[in-house]
Formats: sequence, structure tokens, C-alpha cells
Amino acid sequence: MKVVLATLNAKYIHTNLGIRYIKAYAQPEYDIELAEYTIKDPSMNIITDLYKKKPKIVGFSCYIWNIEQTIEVIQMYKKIDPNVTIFIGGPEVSYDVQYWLDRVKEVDVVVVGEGEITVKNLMKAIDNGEDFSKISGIGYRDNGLNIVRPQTEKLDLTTIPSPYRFKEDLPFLSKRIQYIETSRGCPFNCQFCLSSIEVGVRYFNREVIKDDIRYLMANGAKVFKFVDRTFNISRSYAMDMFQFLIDEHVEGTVFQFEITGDIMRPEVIEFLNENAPKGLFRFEIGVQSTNDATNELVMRRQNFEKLCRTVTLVRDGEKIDQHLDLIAGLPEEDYQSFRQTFNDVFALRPEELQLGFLKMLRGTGVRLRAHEHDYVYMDYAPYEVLGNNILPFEDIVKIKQVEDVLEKYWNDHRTNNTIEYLIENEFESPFDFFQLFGSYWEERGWSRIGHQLEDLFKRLDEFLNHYSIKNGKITKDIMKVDYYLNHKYKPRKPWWDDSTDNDFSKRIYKQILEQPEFLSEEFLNLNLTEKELYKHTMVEPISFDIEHFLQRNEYRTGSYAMLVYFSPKTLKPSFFTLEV
Ligand code: B12
Ligand code: SF4
Repeated sequence: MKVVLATLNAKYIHTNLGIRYIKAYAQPEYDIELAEYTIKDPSMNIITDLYKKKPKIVGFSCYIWNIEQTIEVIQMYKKIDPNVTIFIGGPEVSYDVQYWLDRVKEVDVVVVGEGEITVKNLMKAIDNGEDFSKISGIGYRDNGLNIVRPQTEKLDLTTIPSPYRFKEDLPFLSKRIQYIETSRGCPFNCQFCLSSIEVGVRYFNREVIKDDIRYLMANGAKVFKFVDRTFNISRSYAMDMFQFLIDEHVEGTVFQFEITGDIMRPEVIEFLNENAPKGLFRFEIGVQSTNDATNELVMRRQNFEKLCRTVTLVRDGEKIDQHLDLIAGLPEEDYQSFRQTFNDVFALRPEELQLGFLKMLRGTGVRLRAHEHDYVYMDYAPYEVLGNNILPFEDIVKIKQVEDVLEKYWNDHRTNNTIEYLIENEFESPFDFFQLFGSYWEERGWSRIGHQLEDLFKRLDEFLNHYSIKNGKITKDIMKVDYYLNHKYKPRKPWWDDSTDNDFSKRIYKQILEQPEFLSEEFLNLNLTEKELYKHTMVEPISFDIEHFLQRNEYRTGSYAMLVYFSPKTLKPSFFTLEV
């Protein structure tokens, strides 16, 4: 009996852990074949590939990112092989089972929740020619009636076999993300999240997981993401795992975690700041909203003060990158309140800040009570919110404009110094800067065209000219610093008047060669020959002392030259000042 479990991942780098667990659990009685595609693959290619495998049963793993295309694939596939039995499972179809049975007639069984035990039971039943009436955790049709049987058995995660040891995965371990689960379930009740529905938290066997991680690292895996709903619920469990990863990690590996910021103990972070190698860990912290009324409505208990303490400690430790998430469109969070949330969180200067828009996931409290806040949202996945009683669609569109420039300018860290200056000196708040810039960006039609890195500077400059900021000169110069932090060459079309730049740099180079003592000791220690000076440095006029700025974060204005040295070894720039 040939069984194939298929899925469409969001991108090639992702893998599907769910179908691997189901395969591992079905062995040795059943040997399931896995087939992974991506949502970019044409449905025709997917059905052609599946057809070649000649399965008797095909199971599809369904999530918000693949459901609509999966349905298309299922409907096409059933036409070419009407005798195949089709199961669907996964978080997207574990709720509203009646709806899926009614909508996708080509599907024979919908599996509800955890799939390991259920899929094995289904295969046994099919193998023995039995009907499905004794199997729990499924929805199916019987004489035209939809039957939905709730799940009764919970899997013992401490004895579950490893999903990481399949030979066919070996060639891909270094190229794809390895998802690791050390627990299932979440003790919190956030009403927009599917994980709030499952009751209780169950743990896997820690030592087995450690062995799996050792095996994966030894076979080339580099990027690991722990999919635990909140990794740090148990302090001792988290500490034990952190210690293991610090002790045994292979150079170049990265481990990402979803962390609940406010329950993280300071001593855990102090431990990580002291012991973790830089870049080994990356934290994702969902802040979502700082509005207390909103958090209360979605039953999210969050102590923002404690969360700030965690984020600040992590940031100051400079060991761990942090990614903070916000959700726009939550109940009672209007545009002004979201602006406040954004500013509260931006004040923490996370390396990455992501704006998401509320998705009314099937099964969640916000969806069940959508009428209480007059929600309108997309009928099909991703069920994104289009408005509610206090956030009209126009405001959602405006916030999307913020998201666009935030990604390009802040999250990519191309203009950090410029943004810091602008929000401190020119705009009322960080949100206002991103909003005004985002709206201008859209007006100019830039969201529809591609751009090179250099263009980002030109576009920011164009916006700032349009906005007539007070300190245009200094801002242009800070942009120069940001530019040379990432580029070795002068921009093709500079955003400043460069008509006298050539004469200026000739004069400065002459001065450097004749009187090097006017430069700092650090520069003199480089011992550059004349040839090296021309080859590895750039000179630009600048209206503030760049060394002073980099050391003290203060702008001492005047007439200066900025000398940038690009080390051929480290490829990193160093900045020097010359008063002119
Ligand atoms: C990895 C991940 C991603 C990856 C995608 C990975 C991939 N394969 O392509 C990325 C980062 C891209 C992602 C993005 C998003 N995600 Co996500 N993501 C996850 C995460 C963290 C892990 C999934 C996992 O491996 N779990 C562990 C496995 C073992 O559990 P499982 O997948 O549920 O599988 C079990 C059962 O569902 C079932 N099952 C699964 N497949 C099948 C198949 C068959 C045939 C059967 C019978 C049973 C079955 O059995 C499995 C074993 O018990 C989950 C949260 C979580 N911890 O589960 C969220 C989650 C799946 N994501 C979610 C959401 C909302 C999103 C986003 C919309 C968030 C956003 N930014 O707005 C985006 C959408 C992206 C897009 N392009 O549209 C929701 C799911 C909503 C849904 N209905 O699908 C989850 C559950 C988070 C949550 N708590 O709300 N995500
Ligand atoms: S948002 Fe996070 S903390 Fe809240 S229920 Fe979901 S996983 Fe748990």
C-alpha cells in the first residue's frame, strides 16, 4: 500500500516537521514516502510528480500559506486518479472540519489535530478493509452525512521516534531550516493564536532531542528553529538547552527561538550574555500590542515593563539578535493606538521589527467573536483583516506603507544613523517618519518598481527634500556615513552636490601626504603607502567630526573631511576626521 504525505512549503528553505513525525511514527509497519514542494511550484508540476509515485493514499499537510493551492492540487489530482484516497491534516484544516468536508468533495478524510496516531490508525483500517467509524480525530462522510469525531488520545511525546534520521533528508540538511520541537502546547490564551486552543504543555525527551541536534549538526545542518510556542516557559528546561547548545554547537550554526519576553528571568539573559558566542542565538519576541485594553480583550497577559527589561538586557549584551513582532488590527487598537504601540517598541531599537496584520485564523477566539468588533476580513487564507469598528481600511493601507519602508530601511540596517538623527531631530516620532516616508514612497509609485541599494539613498533624499527638513545638509552627510558603512565606491549619482568633490579630495590627499600628523594616531598606525592610500580610501567633505560622532554619538559641526579606509583584510570601513 503506497502512501505519500505531501506538502507545499512557504519557500524552498523550509521543511515540514509534521509529516516527518507522522512518517517516523508509522514505521516500521508502514513506509510512508514524503513529497515536499513549494507554493511557487505550478500545480501541474506537483500533480505530475505525485502521479509518477502511483500512491494509493495521499495525505496533504495544510497550513494558511498553502491551503488554497493545495485544494487546487487535490481537485486536479482526483480527476486523474479517482480511486486514490485523500487525507488532509494540519492546523489549517483542524478547525471548521464541516466546512472543509463540504467545500472539498475530493477529500476523503480530514484529520483533526496531531496526526501521528490517527494516520497510523487510518492506514490500519484501510489495510484491513475496515471503515473509519472507530477512529477518533477525523472528519469523513458516511452516506452523504459529515461525521466528525473528536480526538481522544494524546500522544506520549517522550517515546515518539525521531523525525530527523531519514536518509533521503541528508543531502538537504545544510540547505534548509531544521525545525526542532521540544514541547507542544502553550499555557497562554492569546485569542488570535491557534496555540492557545490546545490545553496543557507536553514535553519531548530532552536527551533524545539533544542527540538529534548533534546528529543534524554533524551532517551539515546550520540553521535551527525551535518551534516551541514559547521556549522559555520552564526556566530550567530552557537553561539546560541553552547550556547544551553553547557547549556543543558547531561553528557557524544559528539557533532561533520564540521567547515570551516578560517571563524571561534576567539571570538567564545575563548567563547568555556572558557565555553565548555572538550570533549563536536569535530571539523572536511577539509584543503584538502595548495597549492594555487590547491585550485584555485578546486575553494576552503581558507585562510591558518586564518585556522592556528583557529586550534591553539582550540588546546591551550584544550577543543575541532580536526580532520583535507587532500585530496591527487587534480589537480596540485604532490607528493612534497602533502608532503608540509602534513607538513604544521602536524605542527599544530592536534589530528587526516586523509589522504583521491580524489574520482571523480558523478556530481562534477573535474569529469566533469577530462580530463584536465588526471585523471584515478576507474569506480565503490568509484571512487578513480588512477593517473593524475602529480601524477602517484606509488606516490599514496607511500602516502597510509603514511596513514597506520599515523593512527596507530599518530592518535591513542600511541607514541606521540617518534614521536615528531624523527621528530625534526632524520628525515627531519614529512612526511619523516611517508613515510620511511610506506614504510618499507609495505616491511616487516606488512600491511597484525595483531598486538597487544606491537608490534607497536617493529616494530617502528626495523625500527629505520634498518634506523640507530643517537640517538638510547634516542629514545628507549622515547618509554619506551610512552609505560608506556598506559601500566601497562613491555612488554613481550622489545625492549631494559633488561638483567640487574632486578638487576637495585632491587637496585633502595632498595634505594627508604632507602632514599626516593632523590625522589620529589610529590612522598613522595603519602605515599606508601613497599607493595604498589612494587604493583603499575615500575622501568626502562632511559637516561634522565623524570620529567624534562615532565615539560619542554627538554631532560636532564644522568644516571637515571624512577619510574612509576600507581594510582589504576585514573589508570593514574605518572613519577618520580631518579639520579643513
Ligand atoms: C514553521 C512555521 C512557519 C514557517 C513555514 C514552514 C513551512 N513548512 O513552510 C514560516 C516561518 C514561513 C511561517 C509563516 C507563517 N505562519 Co507559521 N508557523 C510555523 C510553526 C512555528 C511550526 C510548524 C511546525 O513545524 N510545527 C510542529 C509540527 C509537528 O506540528 P504541525 O505542523 O501542527 O503538524 C502536526 C499536525 O498539524 C498534523 N499534521 C500536519 N500535517 C499533516 C498532514 C496530514 C496528512 C495529517 C493527517 C496530519 C498533519 O500532524 C502533525 C504532527 O502531529 C507553527 C507553530 C507551531 N509551533 O506549530 C506556526 C503556524 C503553523 N504558523 C501560523 C501562521 C499564522 C503563520 C503566518 C500567517 C504568520 C504571519 N507572519 O502572519 C505566516 C504565513 C506565511 C505565508 N507565506 O503566508 C499558524 C498557523 C495557522 C494555520 N491555520 O495554518 C501557526 C500554527 C502559529 C500559531 N500558533 O498560530 N510559519
Ligand atoms: S501568541 Fe504565543 S503566548 Fe500567546 S497563545 Fe500563541 S504561542 Fe502562546
